[in-house]
Amino acid sequence: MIKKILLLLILVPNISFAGSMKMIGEEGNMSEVSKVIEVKMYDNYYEPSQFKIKKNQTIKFIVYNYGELVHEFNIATKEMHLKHQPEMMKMVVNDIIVGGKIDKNKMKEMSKTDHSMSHSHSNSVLLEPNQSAELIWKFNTDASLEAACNIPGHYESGMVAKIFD
Ligand SMILES: [Cu+2]
Repeated sequence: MIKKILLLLILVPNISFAGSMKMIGEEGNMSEVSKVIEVKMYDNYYEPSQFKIKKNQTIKFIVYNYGELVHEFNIATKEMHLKHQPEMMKMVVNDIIVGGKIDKNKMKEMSKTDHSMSHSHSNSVLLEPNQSAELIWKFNTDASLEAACNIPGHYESGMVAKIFD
């Protein structure tokens, strides 16, 4: 009985996470990429500031951080971004993100007890200045999505780009 409860406790957060992820599409395959979009991140905005993407398209994003601060490129619904922002606040409060630096060791250490701190989701990249990363995403969804940075204050100051068909 105790075993069963433990199993449920472990599984439930994962199920809800997978559920919400499917709603926004899924990690794409290189072989299905139909368009490559370069995204430049500055303090605190994206270039381009919106993305025209058709349903079922698989896009490869190449994301560069040209700012002086850490920034995130995260594909999700507005509701998911709002839910994600307290997690990012936690990373700042715990000195995992300080200005232009990500303390990867501290992030690893904290994610052992708090999964929300791991930030290794396939729908987002988190970059220090002068770093770049690729993200391949399949937009097989009707959900209304936006790319956003959830580091405290950035979303509010305009670091959000609409994704529309
Ligand atoms: Cu940002």
